Amino acid sequence: MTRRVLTVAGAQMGPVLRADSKAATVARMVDLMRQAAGRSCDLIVFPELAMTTFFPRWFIEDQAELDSFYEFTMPSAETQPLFDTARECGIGFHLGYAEVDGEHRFNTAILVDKTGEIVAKYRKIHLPGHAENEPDREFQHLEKRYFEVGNLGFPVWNTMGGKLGMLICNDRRWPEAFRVLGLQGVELVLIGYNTPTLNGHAFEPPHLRIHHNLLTLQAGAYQNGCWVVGVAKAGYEDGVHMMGSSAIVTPNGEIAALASTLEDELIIADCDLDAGAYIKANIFNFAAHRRTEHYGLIVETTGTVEPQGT
Ligand code: CDT
Repeated sequence: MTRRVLTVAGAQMGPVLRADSKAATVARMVDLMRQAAGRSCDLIVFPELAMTTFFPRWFIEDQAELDSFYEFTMPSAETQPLFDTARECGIGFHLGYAEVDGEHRFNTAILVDKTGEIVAKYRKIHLPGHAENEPDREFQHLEKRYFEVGNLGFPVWNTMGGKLGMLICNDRRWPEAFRVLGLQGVELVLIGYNTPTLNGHAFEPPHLRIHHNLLTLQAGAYQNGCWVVGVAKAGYEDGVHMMGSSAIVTPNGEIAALASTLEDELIIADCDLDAGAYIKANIFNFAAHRRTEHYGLIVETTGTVEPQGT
């Protein structure tokens, strides 16, 4: 049998500042893409909201400024170099960006294949934070203000020789998000994230924050027998320190590659898409072993969660 191996680069990005032009950031990303292609990668994965600072950390009243963080078309003049480089170098890419679709705004990720065609789109479903300005906070987390909950579900695409899915940042903390992909046989999950190193409203030491990040990536991978590529925006971004720890995780939940800086850095792994098949066929053989008929009962008997109906 031919081995189905995708060589994947996670392109961790150091800070992208409010003052940086999108053109300059895209040039940085093109450089990372050329480096990845030079190292024989099939696919490069960029972070959530890769081309701008993580703008939900501010309450922004000036609509023109707010709009400047979004993409109204994809590709656009500013993002076209990513598509051109993908086609020229024969490398696919995953890109997180703020999307405007008519009256609607989403926190979105797309997958572009080696010919430069958009083959998949996912819109973030678990939006953390709050919708109103909370001036007492050290920094805001206004994703609930700036984005709607994604309306495309959790699809899996047959593309690039495998079954690929996407989650965005906070989605990775929810096992059910991973499981919906797992139930569709996903083999590789791509995840961009922006996570502050410090919790803005409760004490949580940085080592625990990093632990939680890796814990969710590793558990999601093992429990669904799939590769997971988690890619951060890292370092001091406009005064807020962002966690790095970008990682590529095997279907056994082991870390195959881990970022060692808080800067632009490629982490690379050869992802054998069949490596999780024995997990899917055995310990997490859903058809043979899942007991969905009991899960509702567990929720009711704990008394901690109101039954939500069917
Ligand atoms: N971007 C994003 O979703 N960030 C959140 C920070 C929430 S603080 C726990 C995350 O889950 O990483």
